[in-house]
Amino acid sequence: STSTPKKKRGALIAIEGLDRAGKSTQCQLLMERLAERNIPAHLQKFPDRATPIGKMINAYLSTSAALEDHTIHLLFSANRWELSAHILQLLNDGVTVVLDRYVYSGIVFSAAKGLSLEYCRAPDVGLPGADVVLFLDLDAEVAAQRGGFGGERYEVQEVQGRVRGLFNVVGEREGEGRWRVVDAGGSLEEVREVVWGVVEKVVEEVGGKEVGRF
Ligand code: T5A
Ligand code: NA
Repeated sequence: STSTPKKKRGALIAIEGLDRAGKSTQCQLLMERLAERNIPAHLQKFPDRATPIGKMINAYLSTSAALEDHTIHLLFSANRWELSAHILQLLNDGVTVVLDRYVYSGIVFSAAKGLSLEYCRAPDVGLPGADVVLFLDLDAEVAAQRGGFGGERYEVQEVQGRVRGLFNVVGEREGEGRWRVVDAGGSLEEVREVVWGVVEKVVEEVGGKEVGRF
């Protein structure tokens, strides 16, 4: 209703990949780089284990709670929906949002248990759409050799192998414009520079475009 000029919106950047591919490490490095460039940014990790739904998810992942496959699938999606209004608000306020996992993890980890891809993507339809997805690709055996692997429910090599194949299927559907495969087997710095090369352009280009929908 006022005549304030329309602010450039923030970009929605999703970092995806196998367990231990370096997603959280790269999200942190990306946040530092965005800060250096004075680009306002917010980091949102999924699952967000702090909400009431997130606490149920955490209990499931740490294998202390058993949940039926559809039930946990819907909880992961609900966890994204409960934060979606906040994410949209940030984007429209000009804040770039970096997502440490998003709908793509939601789809492939449940599909790896035998649920159909169509079923798995349905509850996420309508969520804010990522402008770009950086898929950190890593050989499952290399991932298994990295620190801390093996503690949680899906951290089993056989599951990770299926997950990697499914990520590729889901990525093809997204198309090369949005889905960028990044070799996560390089050094922290090498991966960081590839990620930045992609993100820098996307942050520039989203400009006047509306936030998309998944
Ligand atoms: N899930 C998630 C679903 O089933 N449905 C959903 O909808 C969602 C959102 C938990 C699980 O939930 C599932 C998927 C998961 O199985 P999480 O909380 O994201 O998901 O898992 P975390 O345990 O927090 O994170 P990851 O295991 O996925 O690890 P990251 O973030 O990929 O890796 P990171 O950065 O912690 O690094 C791992 C180790 O590798 C080293 C790091 O120092 C660290 O020790 N490392 C490197 N070493 C060598 N070279 C590099 N380039 C390195 N980069 C990192
Ligand atoms: Na992580």
